[in-house]
Amino acid sequence: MAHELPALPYDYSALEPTIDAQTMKLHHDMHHGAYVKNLNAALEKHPNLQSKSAEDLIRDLNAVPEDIRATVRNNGGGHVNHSMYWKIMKPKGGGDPNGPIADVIKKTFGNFKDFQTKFNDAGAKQFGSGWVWLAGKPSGEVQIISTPNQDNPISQGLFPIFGNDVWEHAYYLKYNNRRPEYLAAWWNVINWDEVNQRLKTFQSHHEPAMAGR
Ligand code: MN3
Repeated sequence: MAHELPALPYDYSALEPTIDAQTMKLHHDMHHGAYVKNLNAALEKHPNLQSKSAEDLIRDLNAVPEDIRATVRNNGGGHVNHSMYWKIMKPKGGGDPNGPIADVIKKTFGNFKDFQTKFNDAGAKQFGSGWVWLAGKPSGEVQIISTPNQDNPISQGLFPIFGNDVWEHAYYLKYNNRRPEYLAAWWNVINWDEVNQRLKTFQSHHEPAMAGR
């Protein structure tokens, strides 16, 4: 079964003024669309892999035949990353984190402001294209990491609780070269409910480390 471009869960203009409609349209239809198309084209050479989820493909890249490994890494990663990105944003999002993610942030980083500063800093310092993440570790703890290109924390054995896209295509039309401005504004559209859902999935696989909570 071929991979499909998921519909955007809101209008192109829904995240304005934080992210402009033209950026959303190009980013979703053209960029994410191309990752899906390229992934499907690569898998045509290895039909036995077509039933695997994109997550499973990038979780164990060594199991992917060498002739399509780089393509799957970039485009499978791009598909997984963007499928998350649209869902962890919403119109009228933002505000202080609530629920379990608020507890995790407080426990790990002290307070939300310090966490934001560290996250934004890691995103600003990612050289070239890439992503900044809050990732879950096998120990059950969390950490901020950045990854180049379309690499996803899954490929390092980490769980992507949420991430922000720092490719220029995510912000250049509105913010030009001012990536830190985009990173700072992005918190206005974060969907904490979806982040909490993802955190729940991570925590359900790491019960022992959460026992103290
Ligand atoms: Mn992107």
